[in-house]
Amino acid sequence: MKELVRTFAAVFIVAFALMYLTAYLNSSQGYSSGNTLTIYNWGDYIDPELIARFEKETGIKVIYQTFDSNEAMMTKIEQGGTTFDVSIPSEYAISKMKEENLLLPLDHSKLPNLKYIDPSFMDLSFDPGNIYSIPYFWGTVGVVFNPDLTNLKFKSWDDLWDESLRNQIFLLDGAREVIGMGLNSLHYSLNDTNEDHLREATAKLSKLTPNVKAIVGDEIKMLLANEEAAVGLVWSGDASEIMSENEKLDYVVPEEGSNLWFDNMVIPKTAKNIEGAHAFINFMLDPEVAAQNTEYVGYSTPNAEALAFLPEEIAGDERFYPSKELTEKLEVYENLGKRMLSHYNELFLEFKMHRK
Ligand code: SPD
Repeated sequence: MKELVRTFAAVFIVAFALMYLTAYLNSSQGYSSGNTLTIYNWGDYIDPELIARFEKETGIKVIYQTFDSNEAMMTKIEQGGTTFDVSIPSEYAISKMKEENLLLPLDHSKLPNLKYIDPSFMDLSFDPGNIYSIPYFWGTVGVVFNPDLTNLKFKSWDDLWDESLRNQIFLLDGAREVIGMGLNSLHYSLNDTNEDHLREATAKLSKLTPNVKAIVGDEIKMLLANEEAAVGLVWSGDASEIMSENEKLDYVVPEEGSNLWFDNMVIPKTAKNIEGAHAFINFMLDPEVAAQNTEYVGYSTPNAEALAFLPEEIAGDERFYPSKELTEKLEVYENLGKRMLSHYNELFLEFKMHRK
């Protein structure tokens, strides 16, 4: 019996020592054991290797969930019941989330790598002083096209309505992008709230339906790279990814104007691991990490130091790192307010239903 008690005591002491050692090692890095971080990001928007590296370096276990539109992401965070520690909305969504008190102010002293961000991506109107958000990726909206399947050059949005493109267009599944493209094609602002202009744009969009093969999510990249259609309305980073799969394709931003967008990292009010959220944001700002992420995802980095790690064919490609002259002609989505944003969503839904 004594023997049994002795063995049990020895096992207990060893187990306790191991637990203590693990806790000590974790706490020496500033994290408690069992630490998790819930990240809510766009699909296909991070190199998974970087998540594994962050977990290894910090001892934090990442729970990763994705969304496919700002609207879906905002609805989920607004509804509550989630514990997202980091999310990556676009500018107009950040402005709306700030207004609705859904974001936590950031502690810049915990983000020493913030110094690597190009100052032209800081202090933008949707978040003066970057109190709530830190640049992640940026880009434009434009047309990716396959010169083997169409002779059109897409200098104008109107080319999309060309009869030769019957059933030849994939559209990205975004209300602001599609309604905005309709408005831009009529030389209206993509932030227009005039009801007559919006009706004119949706009437014009309904005439595009014979050319639209499908409205799709991230699979748009695979479909276009596989030449399932001649043309796609896409975000620039997706175009870059498609073109790395199929070099025949090209990307252009039509002359009437288009969207310049910014996706920034934020800490939602739902956060449970604020310390870990800052650690993750700072990790993503590291120039080598940002460069690896840029190469993997295909989007344009706002990290000035990361550009030095990228090959010239990426960092010097004017289609994805457009000149200041071009970006100044583009428009950033504004927060049009809850009612108008819902109206854009309804108009987009009507357009989608009309197609079926
Ligand atoms: N597959 C990732 C897509 C992320 C694109 N964000 C662009 C938002 C523009 N408003």
